[in-house]
Amino acid sequence: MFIINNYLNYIIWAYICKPFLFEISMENKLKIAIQKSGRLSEDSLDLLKSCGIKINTGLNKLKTTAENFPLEIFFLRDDDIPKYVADGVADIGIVGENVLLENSNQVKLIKKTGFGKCRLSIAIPRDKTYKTNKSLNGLKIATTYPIILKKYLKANRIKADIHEISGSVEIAPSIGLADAICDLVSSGSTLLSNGLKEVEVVLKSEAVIIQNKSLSKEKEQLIEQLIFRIDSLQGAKNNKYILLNAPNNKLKSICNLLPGMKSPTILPLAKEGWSSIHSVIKEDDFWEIIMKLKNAGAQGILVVPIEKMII
Ligand code: PRT
Ligand code: ZN
Repeated sequence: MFIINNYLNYIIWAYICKPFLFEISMENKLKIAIQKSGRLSEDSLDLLKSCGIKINTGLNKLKTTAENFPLEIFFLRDDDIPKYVADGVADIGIVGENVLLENSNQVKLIKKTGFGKCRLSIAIPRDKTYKTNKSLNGLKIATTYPIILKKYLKANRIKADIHEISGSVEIAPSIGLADAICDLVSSGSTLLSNGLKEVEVVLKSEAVIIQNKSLSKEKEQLIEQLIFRIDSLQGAKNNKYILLNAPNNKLKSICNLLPGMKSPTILPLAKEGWSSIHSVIKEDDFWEIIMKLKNAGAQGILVVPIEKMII
């Protein structure tokens, strides 16, 4: 494993991917569809930019070309993206999993991005009693996600009416249009301000990368490169680089606490009998391990974010 931790983003990506880039002509560009304007737009562009791809975006642009990667970017409405990818207008796309599942298009899900997280939930007026999902029997549920909701109701043997509407779902119960709603929730404040409570989570969603099912070998290679870059960014985000000092007689017990690392780097300090240990720990295990390291005699612990991590 090696870790890249400096600012030479573009140069590093060009170096890592040099063997692929020489083989692929800039003429045979990969076409990606991302949301034009909405909750996923900024994060989708940022994801591409953090992969070292230079993109010039202008106001109201429908299409642009990357400067240093064979990539064309189409800016579209999120609901249209699965169909454009299925039809081959775009090769890949970034879209909420909720949109993907609601559109039964034939595309391949290739990567979860970690952004755009939300849940598709059923909510009812706060003053109504609710015990189990069987309490939904006989209710009229308003939603813009009839296909996902229908599957959920069928799987749970619930007999409820689905009332498909095109927007402002959260006001449906207060105007007498429905008894319950099934809509996207992130912070929960929209439900709260409309006097609703979340009672069932139908789907947990995040933005995903989808791919057309039949692409040329060259395009598959470009996708491989892009996913390689995304993986190394995600690996970096999920891990931290840790440096600490320890007396030599504590080295063994401290190294045992650093999971997943075959061999942490150990360097002698100028101070006699002391060493510096460098390693990588998972973000999720961070607090637990830090306390154990301290108790085992580690001192001067530094924890540094990792920019990219290639395993
Ligand atoms: O114009 P276009 O069709 O492209 O955009 P859009 O208006 O249909 O979609 P947009 O930008 O609102 O959402 C794009 C995607 O973001 C969705 O498909 C989800 O995958 C994801 N996402 C994440 C969300 C939310 N969080 C979210 N909170 N999409 C919508 N919401 C809405 C929800 O519908 C409700 O009205 O936000 C409100 C609830 O938010 P909270 O924080 O109050 O709970
Ligand atoms: Zn939309």
